[in-house]
Amino acid sequence: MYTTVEHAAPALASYLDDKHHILLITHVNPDGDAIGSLTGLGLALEALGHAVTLLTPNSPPPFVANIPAVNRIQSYSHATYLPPTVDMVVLVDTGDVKRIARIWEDAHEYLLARPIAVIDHHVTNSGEGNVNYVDASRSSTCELIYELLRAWDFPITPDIATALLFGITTDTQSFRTSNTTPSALRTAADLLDVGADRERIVHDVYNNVAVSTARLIGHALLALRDDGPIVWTYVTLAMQAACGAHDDAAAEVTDYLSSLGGFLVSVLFKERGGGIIRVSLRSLPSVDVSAVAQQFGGGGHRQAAGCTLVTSLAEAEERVLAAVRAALGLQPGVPSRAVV
Ligand SMILES: [Mn+2]
Repeated sequence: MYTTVEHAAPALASYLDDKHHILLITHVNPDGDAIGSLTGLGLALEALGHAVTLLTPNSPPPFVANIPAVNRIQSYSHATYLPPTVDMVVLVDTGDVKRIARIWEDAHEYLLARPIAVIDHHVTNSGEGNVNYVDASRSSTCELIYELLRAWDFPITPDIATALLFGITTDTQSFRTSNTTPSALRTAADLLDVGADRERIVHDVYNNVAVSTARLIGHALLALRDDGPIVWTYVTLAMQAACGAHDDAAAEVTDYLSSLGGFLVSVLFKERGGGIIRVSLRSLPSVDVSAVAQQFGGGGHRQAAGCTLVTSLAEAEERVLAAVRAALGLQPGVPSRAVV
């Protein structure tokens, strides 16, 4: 596993050089960094003379709709034709192969028959590719891709710059999280220098909340509970249906929770179909919520992590809050439940 661009850039170049058709894939429920790195690297590889196919396990959320080349992305379905001509696979922003969800379940034989490169910044990434560039000290996969392109002396176009800046902006929650390093800020500055469309990014991230999402936030905030340093709430399928909210709208609730003052950890419990509860954890820098998520088979970053439990909402709440309390060194008392 390479953790520095000095070593990763030549290794990746030697893997990619003689490949004709490269399949780029990112994680399920892709975020800004996932889409920015998918299209940013995809456009660059195309400019370098490769054929590229861009694939996501499910549809990208609406707020990424203006990222350059997003219309080139194919959303996987069981009927999707995976091109036999693909001779290299690149996974971006994907902490482990299971995060590509149905693509892995359906097509792992297809994928394993080809060399796989992994480019990622998740601290929990164990390096499952044939060549892995994983640097958890970086803000985003987009930042890693910028470093890679620069090491290759690739001339970054304004479209690629916009895609990469989108990912850096969203993964740092607009330069607020602890991964807002000098390197992240320098990369952002360099991307502006080569023509990244900052105005469009700001518009798409901030002036783009749907009314249905606002209604969902309202429902979730009515159910909000807090106990000492922890604040949490939930989003049920019924709430989502009542508001007509997109599946990704719960992410806005997570962001809102983390903006509340006086708490170390915020947690959103999101009901999915089939008895599945998705848990999103956010924390201040002093608390590592990725360690909590890992206890439930999840992962992520120190201040932003997630896991999935197959159980009831009430049970998920009880188990995850107990783990959060333990991580905070609190007594294992049972706080008042949000779910009634
Ligand atoms: Mn990321």
